[in-house]
Amino acid sequence: MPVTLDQPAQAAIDSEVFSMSFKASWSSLQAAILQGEALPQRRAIAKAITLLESTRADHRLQADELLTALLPHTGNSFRLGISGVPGVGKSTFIEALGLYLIGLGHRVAVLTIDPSSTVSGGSILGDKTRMELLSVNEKAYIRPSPSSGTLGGVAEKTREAMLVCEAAGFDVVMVETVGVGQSETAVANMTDMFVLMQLPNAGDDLQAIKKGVMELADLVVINKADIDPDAATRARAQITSSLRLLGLHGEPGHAHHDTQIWHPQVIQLSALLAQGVDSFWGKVLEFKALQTTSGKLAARRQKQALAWMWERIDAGLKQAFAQHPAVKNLLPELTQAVLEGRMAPSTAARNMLLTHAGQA
Ligand SMILES: Nc1nc2c(ncn2[C@@H]2O[C@H](COP(=O)(O)OP(=O)(O)OP(=O)(O)O)[C@@H](O)[C@H]2O)c(=O)[nH]1
Ligand SMILES: [Mg+2]
Repeated sequence: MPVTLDQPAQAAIDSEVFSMSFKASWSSLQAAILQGEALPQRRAIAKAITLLESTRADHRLQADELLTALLPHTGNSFRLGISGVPGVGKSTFIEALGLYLIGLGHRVAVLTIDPSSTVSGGSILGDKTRMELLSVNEKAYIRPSPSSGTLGGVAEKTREAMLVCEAAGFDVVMVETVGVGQSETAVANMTDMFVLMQLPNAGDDLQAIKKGVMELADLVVINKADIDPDAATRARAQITSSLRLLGLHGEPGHAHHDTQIWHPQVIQLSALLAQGVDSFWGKVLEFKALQTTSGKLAARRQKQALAWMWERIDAGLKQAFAQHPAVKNLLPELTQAVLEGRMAPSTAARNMLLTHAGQA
């Protein structure tokens, strides 16, 4: 029987989580995540993620305890980041790929990072993240973006949610994000492979492709090839040559192509017709094999883990700084002094840092 868990049901579970004592339940939560039957496991994952997203200090302590307990069971998935402008077809593609992978015996988790929700509380991805067939498949778990917090905070929650899904045995985790703001970087920094989706006409206007984002891409996918196959082929050629100009690309057979390392490639497909999904997965496996053999996959994860730690230290320090009573007192006066040019910004900063350290 398929397990249906739409957003209202999810919300009901979330509110239930807040009415219960985490203290009494976190170890049973852990057991349900690690060994639970499909439905209890799903509920346990939802509860765990809600616990992780809670901003209450006591919840955070329990969330850390839960994460520590789950950690030995994490890391066994392939983490795939999918980015692209609104409407490029990310969700349609994730649905097609997810169903294909379930057919191969995988279990698929889908998480989203929606930068708009952190600003407005609203959501670009919103209801459209609902993937009709995937969301009712018991081999899939779909979780929308946390709807509040800074991008850094949302990224942290998503990373943690990814660990919970891995502990629950999902062996492919996809993170979808729209190509606005810094969210692509956040997603590239938490995944093993970063995929950039493009429309067939994007090749005509390379301005539309941000150079920085192109440099993050391990694979570029031209979607909607069904609408105009010739345009898709042209876009593929154009993006391939621009990758080469950026020094990122060695087309197989090209003089600078080294078969021992991965060079970003461009493929075309139709997410709507689920055409090309199998060759996409072939590329992913090729990438994974090369990165594993060379040790780059493990190195990328280690680098990401340390970067995550430092990012959180930075954020924690900044927050503690802003909440420090003496700093709060001093801030308006020094801000004004800097605005009026009476004090150098570096002097103001130094004064406040000394105040924070209790040395002023
Ligand atoms: N013809 C065609 N239409 C497609 C294809 N892939 C997606 N679409 C359509 O494009 C529209 C947007 O698709 P989504 O999958 O919602 O796009 P998205 O990138 O997830 O959009 P956001 O979540 O809003 O950023 C939908 O109407 C899809 O049916 C494709 O390969 N071919
Ligand atoms: Mg979408």
